[in-house]
Amino acid sequence: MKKTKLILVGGFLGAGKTTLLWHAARLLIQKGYTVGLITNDQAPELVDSKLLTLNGLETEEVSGSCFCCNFNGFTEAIQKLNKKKQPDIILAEPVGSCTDLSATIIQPLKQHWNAQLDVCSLSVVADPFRLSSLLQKGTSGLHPDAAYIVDKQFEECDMLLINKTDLLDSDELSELYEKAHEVYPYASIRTLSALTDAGIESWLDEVIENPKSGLRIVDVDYDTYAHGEAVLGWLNGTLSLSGEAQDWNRITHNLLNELAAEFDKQEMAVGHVKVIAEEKNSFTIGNLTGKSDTLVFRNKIDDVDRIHLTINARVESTPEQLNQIIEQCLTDHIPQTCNMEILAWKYLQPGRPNPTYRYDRVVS
Ligand SMILES: Nc1nc2c(ncn2[C@@H]2O[C@H](COP(=O)(O)OP(=O)(O)OP(=O)(O)O)[C@@H](O)[C@H]2O)c(=O)[nH]1
Ligand SMILES: [Mg+2]
Repeated sequence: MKKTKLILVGGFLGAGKTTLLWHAARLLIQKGYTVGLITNDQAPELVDSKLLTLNGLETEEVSGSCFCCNFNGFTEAIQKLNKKKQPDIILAEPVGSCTDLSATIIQPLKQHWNAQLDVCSLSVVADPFRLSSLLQKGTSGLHPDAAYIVDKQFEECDMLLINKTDLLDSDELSELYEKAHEVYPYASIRTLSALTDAGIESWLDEVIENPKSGLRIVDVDYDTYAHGEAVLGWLNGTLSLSGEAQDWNRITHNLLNELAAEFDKQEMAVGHVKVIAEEKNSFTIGNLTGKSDTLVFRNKIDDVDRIHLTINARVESTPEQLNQIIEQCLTDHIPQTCNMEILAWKYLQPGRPNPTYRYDRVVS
């Protein structure tokens, strides 16, 4: 039986995992590979799944728990993709606040799924500004326990991908590369821009051919890890908005601009807030990955009478506080001439990670 290659791409919220997987999938398909994707979140209604599906990619979602705490859900998603498409390559994105993936996912896969899967090097995507702050012993604006998770992600990975290089000049980049190499000496470090495609092909060439994965298991203090996740409020919701002659692009962008301003005003650290407005095949998407100046919008939605608007927010706050801010923003900034119906709405605090497996040795 043909073995599927599995490429697991971790990294903190907003680092650029989905953007990388989307561009990587496109490149692989161009080269003739069959590709499947798996997304993951603590709750359903994922902007990432919608974005990948809207781009025509075969995507399965594991929601309600992270891959490590729902290992069987993850392997079921692999089986579903295999039944539908028998992909040559599966690209999988775990929840951005997850770490210890070597012990909880890579090793058990190597042990139990060796006949079906070639598990490729564990790649972790780094936002260069978060990485730079961590390397200078900062927390990049995050709670120290959330920054602990980011550090553990870098410490355990086989390949550290410094992303968003289009935002850096060459001196900044080489300084970051050198420092990262000093602090995380075991990782193979690559630089790329998921947005412009720079460096993606050579990363893929290396990761696909490299059968060595999960070469290290690092010490993770689960109390700190659990607290680092619990400081984030989590909200996923989908609304149906309708109305004639509405400027949905402006409404969506305005909503996210106002949310960004509110989080800044209340000095709440943002992991990631993403909003996608979609109807059939057209969409506009906005991403906030820190302060207001990180806000980016892409694409335009067509003029239509009804849209679906999905919001995913991970912000340092209680879930109730986060819910209140978002509800207030919707009330204040969705025009009264629109009809608004809530299709799904969930806010939560991630529970303590309790992995299905946790290996203390590297499976050869
Ligand atoms: N300038 C620039 N922006 C990027 C790059 N890669 C990703 N981004 C932007 O970073 C933001 C977050 O990207 P995502 O791909 O959604 O990040 P993620 O790691 O999947 O985030 P979560 O799913 O929340 O964990 C988006 O606004 C992207 O457009 C890049 O190479 N350069
Ligand atoms: Mg993502």
